[in-house]
Amino acid sequence: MEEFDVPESHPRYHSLLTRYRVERGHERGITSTQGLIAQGRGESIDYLLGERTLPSADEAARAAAAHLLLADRPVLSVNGNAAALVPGETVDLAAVTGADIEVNLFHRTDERVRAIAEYLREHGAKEVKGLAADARIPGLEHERAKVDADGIYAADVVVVPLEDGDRAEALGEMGKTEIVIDLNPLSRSARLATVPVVDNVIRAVPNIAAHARELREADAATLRGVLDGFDAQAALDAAERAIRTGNLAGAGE
Ligand code: PTJ
Repeated sequence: MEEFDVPESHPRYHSLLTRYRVERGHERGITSTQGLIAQGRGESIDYLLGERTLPSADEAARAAAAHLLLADRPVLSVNGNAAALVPGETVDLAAVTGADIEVNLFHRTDERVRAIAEYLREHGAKEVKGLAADARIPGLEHERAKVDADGIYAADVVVVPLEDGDRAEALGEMGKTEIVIDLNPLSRSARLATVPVVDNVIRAVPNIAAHARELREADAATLRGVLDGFDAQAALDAAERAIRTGNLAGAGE
């Protein structure tokens, strides 16, 4: 972020950079006002996690990468917070895993969908789905039900950062594998996920991409081995333990 001029040596550098990105996203009509509140909640949890990736979250990121590489039709769902925080990182993850990118919003307006799609294109995205919105997720009344028929609707694996529980449940009922990125291990979406990545999206997305780069030459049996070794409930428990006890050293072991 060019205009962000806090030195990297500042003890709160990453937190300030995150706030800067969300603020800028809000100014550009990308992040909703509700998104600022969501960010505040996430920040407080991240503070308790020591603002670092737990070993259990790193394992989840590796499982997420394996799922994406094994998928036939992977899609990265992007909302106003993810777009503001990790635009280039999302484009990179899509490139390394062959996933599509689709804008899907809780507080949906066509204007916001267009602003987010444009922002992602500025960061290198070639195609951004979500504008057609020619299909609906069954059983959902709100705006998040609107998806592209050849995008999330047809996907087998979906990455959903900062998700709300209702859509997580509805996507699960459609038989999709869900990778949820959420700092709150108690959130309904994290608990419903096939792979809950309890980490800040700002660290999680590049971390999943790094694992995907390392795994992309691996054969299907190796990738399935990564999935077999991952225990979603254990990852949630490790994160909750780290938050409640403040004992980060033991988290994920
Ligand atoms: O852009 P829209 O219209 O789709 O709206 C997006 C928000 C985030 C406003 C909407 O999905 C929402 O209201 O979400 P919730 O129900 O507040 O859930 C957000 C979850 O994300 C909470 O569990 C937060 O702890 C978590 N969270 C917040 N910031 C981060 C985060 N998780 C990972 N990284 C973050 N930076």
